[in-house]
Amino acid sequence: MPRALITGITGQDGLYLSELLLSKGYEVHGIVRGQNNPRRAVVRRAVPDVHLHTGDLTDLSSLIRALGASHPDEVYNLGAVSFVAYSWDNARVTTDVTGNGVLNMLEAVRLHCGDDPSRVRFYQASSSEMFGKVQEVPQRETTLLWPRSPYGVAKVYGHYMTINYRESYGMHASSGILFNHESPRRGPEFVTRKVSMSVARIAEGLQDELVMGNLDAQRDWGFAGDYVEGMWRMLQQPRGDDYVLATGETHSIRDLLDVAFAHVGIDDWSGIVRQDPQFMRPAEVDLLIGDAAKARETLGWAPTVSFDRLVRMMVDHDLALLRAAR
Ligand code: NDP
Ligand code: GDR
Repeated sequence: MPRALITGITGQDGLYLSELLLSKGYEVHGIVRGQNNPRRAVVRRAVPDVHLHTGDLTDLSSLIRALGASHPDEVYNLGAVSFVAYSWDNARVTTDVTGNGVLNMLEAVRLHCGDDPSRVRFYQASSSEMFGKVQEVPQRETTLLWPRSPYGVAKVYGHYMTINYRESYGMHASSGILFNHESPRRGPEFVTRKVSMSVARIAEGLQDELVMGNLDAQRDWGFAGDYVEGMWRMLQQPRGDDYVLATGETHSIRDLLDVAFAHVGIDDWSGIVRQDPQFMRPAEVDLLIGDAAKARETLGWAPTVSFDRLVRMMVDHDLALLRAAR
C-alpha cells in the first residue's frame, strides 16, 4: 500500500487529494497545525480514514517527526498562507509559511531520505500568481516569472527551491504551476465562493447587496477535483519536472457574476453589485491564461469541468446549504 503525507490537508485541495489517494488504495497522512484547529473536525468528517499529525511548516522538527511517523512514498506540500490579498498586510508570515515553509519541507524530506534522496517523491504547490505581470500570453512553464504580491514572491522562492533540490540532490521533486481552481470547498474569502455564497443568499432573500473589488481582472478558472488528479500524475512520472495545469480559457469577474446571477434568474446585477476600494489590491494580476500542453502530452491530463458548470455547481451547493439550514 503506497503512503502519502499531505501538508495543507485541511484546505480545499488537501481534502480532494485525500479522497483521490484513498480511492487509489493509499494510506494517507496529513499535517494539521495549531493546538485546537477547528478544521481538524472538517477533515475527520470528510475523510475519516486519514491519519493526522500535528505540525507546522515553520517548525522543521515537527515536519521531521511527521515524516518519521508516516514513512511516506509521496509528499504533497499544499500548506500555505494562500490568500493573495492577505499577503500584503502579512508579508512576513506569508514569507515564513509560503516561502520558507517549502525549504523546511524539502530539507525534512532530504534528511529523512538519507542515502537515497529520490526515495520520497515531492510535490510543490506552485501558482500562476508567479506570472503576475504577465510577460507572455498564454503562460507556460518557461514564461518569465514576475510576481505582483508578497504571496507571489514567496511562491517563486518555493518554486526555485524545489527545482534547486531536484538539481542539487537528485530529488524526485515536481512543481505544479496551477492556475485558479475552485469548488464548493473553496474558502469564502476567494472571489468565486464569495460570489456563489452571496448569490445564493440574495436568491433566498437573505442579502440585498454584494460588495466587490476589481471586476475587470481575468482568471483561468478550473475545478479543484481535476487539478489534484494532475498533482498525482506528476508524481507517477519517472522523473520530477514542472508542469502548468490550466483550462486555457480566461474569464473576467464580470463573467463570473453573469453566470452566477443568471443561474438564479437575475439577468441584470448592476443594481445589486457595488465596488468598494477595500477589496482592491495594491497591485493586480490582470490577465492569467495558462497553456497546459506539456501536462496534456506528458501526463495525459485535461480539465473536465467548464467554467459555466463550475459556477453553477458552486451556486447550487450554497443554495442547498441554505435550504438545509432552514
Ligand atoms: P487553502 O487556503 O484552502 O489551504 C491552505 C492550507 O495550508 C490549509 O490547510 C492551512 O491550514 C494550511 N496552512 C496554513 N498555514 C500553515 C502552516 N504554518 N503550517 C502548515 N499548514 C499551514 O488552499 P488551497 O487548498 O486552495 O491550495 C493548496 C495549495 O495550492 C496552496 O499552497 C496554494 O497556495 C496553492 N495554490 C492554490 C491554487 C488554487 O486556485 N486553489 C492555485 C495555485 C496554487 P489551516 O486550515 O490550519 O489554516
Ligand atoms: P487569487 O484569487 O488572488 O487569484 O488567488 P481570488 O479569488 O482571491 O481573486 C481573484 C480575482 O478576483 C478579484 N476580486 C476579488 N477577490 C476577492 N477575493 N474578493 C473580492 O471581493 C474581489 N473582487 C474582485 C481579485 O482582485 C483577483 O483579481 C487564488 C489563490 O487560491 C492563490 O492561493 C492561488 O495561488 C491563485 O488563486 C492561483
